[in-house]
Amino acid sequence: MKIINPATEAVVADVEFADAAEIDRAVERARAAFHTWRQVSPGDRARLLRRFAEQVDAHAEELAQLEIANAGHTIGNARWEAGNVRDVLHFYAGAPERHHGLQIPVAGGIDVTFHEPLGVVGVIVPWNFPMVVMTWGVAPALAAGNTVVVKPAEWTPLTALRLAELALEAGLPEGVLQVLPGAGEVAGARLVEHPHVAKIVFTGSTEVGKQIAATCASQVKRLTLELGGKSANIVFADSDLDKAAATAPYAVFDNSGQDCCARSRILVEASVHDDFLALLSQAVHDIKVGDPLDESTEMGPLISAEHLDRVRGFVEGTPYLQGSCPSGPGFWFPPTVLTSSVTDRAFTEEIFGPVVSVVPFTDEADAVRIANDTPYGLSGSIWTRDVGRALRVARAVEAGNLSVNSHSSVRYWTPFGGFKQSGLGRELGPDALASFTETKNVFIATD
Ligand code: TXE
Repeated sequence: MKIINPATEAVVADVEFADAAEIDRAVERARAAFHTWRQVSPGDRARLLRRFAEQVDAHAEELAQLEIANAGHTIGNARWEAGNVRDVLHFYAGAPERHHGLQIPVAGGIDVTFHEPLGVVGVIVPWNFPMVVMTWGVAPALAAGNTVVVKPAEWTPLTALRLAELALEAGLPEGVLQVLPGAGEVAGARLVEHPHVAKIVFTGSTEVGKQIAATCASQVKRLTLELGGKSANIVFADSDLDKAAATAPYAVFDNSGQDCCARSRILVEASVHDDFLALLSQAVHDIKVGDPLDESTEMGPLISAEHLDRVRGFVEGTPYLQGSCPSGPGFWFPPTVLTSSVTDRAFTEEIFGPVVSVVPFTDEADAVRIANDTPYGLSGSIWTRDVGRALRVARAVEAGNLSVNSHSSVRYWTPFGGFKQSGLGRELGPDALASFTETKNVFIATD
């Protein structure tokens, strides 16, 4: 498969895709490796994960450049992502020595719990944040004593392949972490249905997530899902309007809108709607779209020609405002603002591109009603100076990651995941570890 740089359309690599038989062999290797990896002492497992993190740190610029060439990320974002991979590995390197069971008082004996690893974990990764999302699955899985087979997205296998090499160079035993590029319906599907894969971690579309959940259900296979989103950015009249408007483009156009947390629905209190739009227009106008390698660039291209067509299909008629972008080569789409109605496709469906819809609301209850009128529930922002209202609305919005007077969703030490059809389970933070282990209870009679 030819791997294309989305900013230039140049071929950057030619990568072999695994078929179902290769997935089977990888799972058997991972199964064999599990029997030794789970016996590695907690201290040694921690040391190996730290060495892996140090390898990533030593190759951070190389990884960032690979992500730029493969996924079109801006240089600022790609460097942050390489740092996030390092930090997530360091964070979970702390787990093997700290993820203890309990001793529970009972009559007639001693009762203890163990956190047992699951076995082989399959991690299926999307193209929007290839190395970061892969690591969010891999790091806690390995720390808990599992072995991992990763299936990167068709378009973006390069950083995943490099991370597997760095893991080996760090001293992780053969078979503990394997990366097999391949087609979703072939390699991905085989990983999901393989009877010796104990758990699937999937990040991608809600549609494929539902298919995977159905297959996993037939085997009662463990599953974590991170799916789509259509998150609300709620701006109240009493907020710092300048700041809310200046940061709103970043909240949706970052990574060219290809972000499951994108705040792609802006809900503005009617009394400040027009003022907000004027401020937002200026901010969108100023966004610099272009060469991802230029440090002043704020937005790069979309991932592919197919995805560009899909995004374009959401913008019917004349948008309220469109910024500028290069004409090509590369898969470019300008930052776009729509003043849609709450029933428009652009307002209800995940676009996964640099398109944002702005609608007015009348009061707090109306804002919460509009925000929750979606099958998704991943993230959201609330802009107000009223602390009571901020907390009321944060509790009422059905989403897993909310921020007040901020658009930040991701910190590796806090839980991340969705309500409703945005997902199942939580990644990052301490919560992720529990989802990579089974709790075993053992009672020892003493009487
Ligand atoms: O995702 P897919 P696509 C959303 C976003 C985007 C849309 C489509 O709206 O426009 O999904 O993107 C693998 N069994 N998100 O088509 O197909 C596939 O190879 C097992 C949101 O790229 O879900 C890839 O590795 N695996 C999102 C991964 O699943 C299968 C991130 C995701 O691909 C498979 C990406 C199958 N049957 C897209 N079919 C987010 N939550 O951030 C595909 N795959």
